Amino acid sequence: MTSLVDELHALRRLVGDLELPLEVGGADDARRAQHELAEQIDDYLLPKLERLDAPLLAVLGGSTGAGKSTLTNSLIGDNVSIPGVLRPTTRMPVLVCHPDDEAWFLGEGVLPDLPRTTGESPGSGAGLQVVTSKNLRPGLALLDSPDIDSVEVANHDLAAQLLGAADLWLFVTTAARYADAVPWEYLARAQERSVALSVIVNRIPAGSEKEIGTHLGDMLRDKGLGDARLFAIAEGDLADGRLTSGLVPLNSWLDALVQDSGARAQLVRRSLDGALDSLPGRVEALASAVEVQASSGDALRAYADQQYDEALSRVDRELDSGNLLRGEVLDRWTEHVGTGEVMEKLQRGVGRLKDAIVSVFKGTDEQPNREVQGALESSLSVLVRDAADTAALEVVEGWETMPGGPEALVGASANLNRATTDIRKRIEGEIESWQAEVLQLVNDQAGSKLAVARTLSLGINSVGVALMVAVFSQTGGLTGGEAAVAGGTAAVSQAVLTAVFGDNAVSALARDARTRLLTRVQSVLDTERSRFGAQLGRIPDAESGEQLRLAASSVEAARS
Ligand SMILES: Nc1nc2c(ncn2[C@@H]2O[C@H](COP(=O)(O)OP(=O)(O)O)[C@@H](O)[C@H]2O)c(=O)[nH]1
Ligand SMILES: [Mg+2]
Repeated sequence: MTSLVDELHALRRLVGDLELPLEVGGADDARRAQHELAEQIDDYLLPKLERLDAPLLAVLGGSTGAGKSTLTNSLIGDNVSIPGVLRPTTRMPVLVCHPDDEAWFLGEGVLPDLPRTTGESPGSGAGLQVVTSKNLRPGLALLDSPDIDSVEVANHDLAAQLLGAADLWLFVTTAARYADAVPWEYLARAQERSVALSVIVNRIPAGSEKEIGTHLGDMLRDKGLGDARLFAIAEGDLADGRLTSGLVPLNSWLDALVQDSGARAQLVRRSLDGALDSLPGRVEALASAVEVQASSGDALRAYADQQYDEALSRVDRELDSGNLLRGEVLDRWTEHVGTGEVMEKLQRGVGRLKDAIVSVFKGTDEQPNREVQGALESSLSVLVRDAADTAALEVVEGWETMPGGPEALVGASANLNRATTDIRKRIEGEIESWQAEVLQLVNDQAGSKLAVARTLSLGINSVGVALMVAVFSQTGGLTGGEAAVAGGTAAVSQAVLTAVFGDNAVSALARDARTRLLTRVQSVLDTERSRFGAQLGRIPDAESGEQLRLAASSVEAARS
C-alpha cells in the first residue's frame, strides 16, 4: 500500500502540471484554487505529515488596519512587526518564534519555497522575516500575515498562502469592519478546510464587547463556524504601540494550548484532517474546470475540422464542376489532341479508332504532355491554396468569437489566417507524385499484351494525361462554347481511354485516380489544419480531469 505522503505527492504533481489556458467558466477562480491547493500541499500538508509534533504556527490574518501587527507586538511584548496603515506594501511578513523553534521555521519544513531573512531589520520582497523572542513559549509561533484585502495582488496571494500553512488561524477584525464581505470570504475557506480558528474582534468601543460578541457569534454559527473561539478586545490606549489591557483571555488561551500536549495534538489533527477532508471537493472543482476547458477545446477543434472538411469538399466540387478544364488546361489539351479533328473522325467513323487516336497525339513528343500536366498542376494548386486560405481565415474569425477562442489564438503566427507560405510547394509536390502515380496506374492496368501494345503505340504518358483529363472532365458548370469544347475534350480523352482499356476499366481507373488525388489534397489540408491543432495543445483533455479525481480518491484511500 502506498503512503499518504506518496499519494499527496502524486496529486501535487498533477495539480502543478495542470494548465487552464482558456478564459471559460470561472477559469480565474479555478486557477487561484489550483494555486492555493498546490501551495497548501507543499507548505502545510506534506511538512505536517512528516512531523506532527512540529511547533504550532498561528497565523494572524485579516483586513488592513485590523490591528494584526499591533496584536502581534502586544502578545510578544516587543515591537517586532511594524504597525501602521502607511508602510511599504512589499514588506515581508514577520514570523515570531522562541529561539528553540527557530531551526524548524528557518528550515524547509514549513513554507519551503519562501526565502527567509532573520534579525530585527525588516526584509523586503517575497519571503518571510523570522524573529525570535523569549517572551513566546516554545512550541508556538505567531505569523503576522499581510492584509487579505491588500490592493497588492501579491500581498493577498501571500496572505492566502500563509493561511493555508497555518495550524491555527487567528482571524483579526474590528468592531467597525467585522461584517465586511472580504473577511467572510476568507472565513468561508476556514470553514471549507475545518481549520482550527479563533476570531479576534479588536478595537471595540468600551461597553459594546458583549453586544458585538453576541452578534459576531451568531454570524459565525450561521456560517458553520460556531465552534470558533471568539475574543473581544476593547479599544484601549497604546503604550509604545502596544495594547496595555484586554489581552489576558487570548494570552491564557494560547498558553494553555501550548502547555496541554493533548489539546495541541488535537488542534493539529483537526486542522490536518480538515485540510485533507477539503481535498476531494477542491479537486472536484478543479476537475470540473478541466472539463469546461476540454469541451471548449473540443468545440474549437471541431470548428477547425469543419472548415478544413469544407475546404476539401470545395476542391471536390470544383473537380466535379469541370472548372479545372477551363482556360490554360483546356487550351493545352485542345492544342495537344486537336479536338475538332478527332471528334470529326470519331463521329464520321472514319478509319480505325486506334489510328485516329494515335494521330491525335502528335508523335512521341513529350512536350505537349508536359504542358497539359503543368497546366493541370497550376490550376489545382491555385484551387487548393484558395480553399486553404479560406479555411484558415474562417477558423481564425470563428475562434475569435468562440469561448476560449481568443486565448487559443494567443501566440499564433500573424499568418495563421492564411494558408502556410510553403503550401504551394507542398501541393505541387503532391500533384507531381499523383501524376507519377497515374502513369503507374496506366502502366499496371496495361497488363495484357494487347493492352500493352495499344498503350505503347500511344505512349504511356499520353494515356496517363488522357486519364488525368478524364478525372477533371465533367461538363457541369461550363457554359456555351466552352462547354462544347470541354465536352469534346472529355469525349476525346474518354475515347482514348476506352480504346486502350475498354469501357468498364476506364471509369474505375478515373475513379481511382480521382480518389488518390483527393487523398493527397487531404494530406496537404491536414498539414494546414495541424497549425490550429497546435494552438490547442495546452488545453487539458477530459482525461486529465479524471486523473485528478482518481488521485484525490487515492489520497482518501491512503488515509484509512
Ligand atoms: N488606539 C488604538 N490603536 C490601535 C489599536 N489597534 C491598532 N491600532 C492602530 O491602528 C493602526 C493599524 O494597526 P495595525 O496593527 O498596523 O493593523 P494591521 O494592518 O492589521 O497590522 C495602527 O496605527 C495602530 O497603532 C488599539 O487597540 N487601540
Ligand atoms: Mg500589519
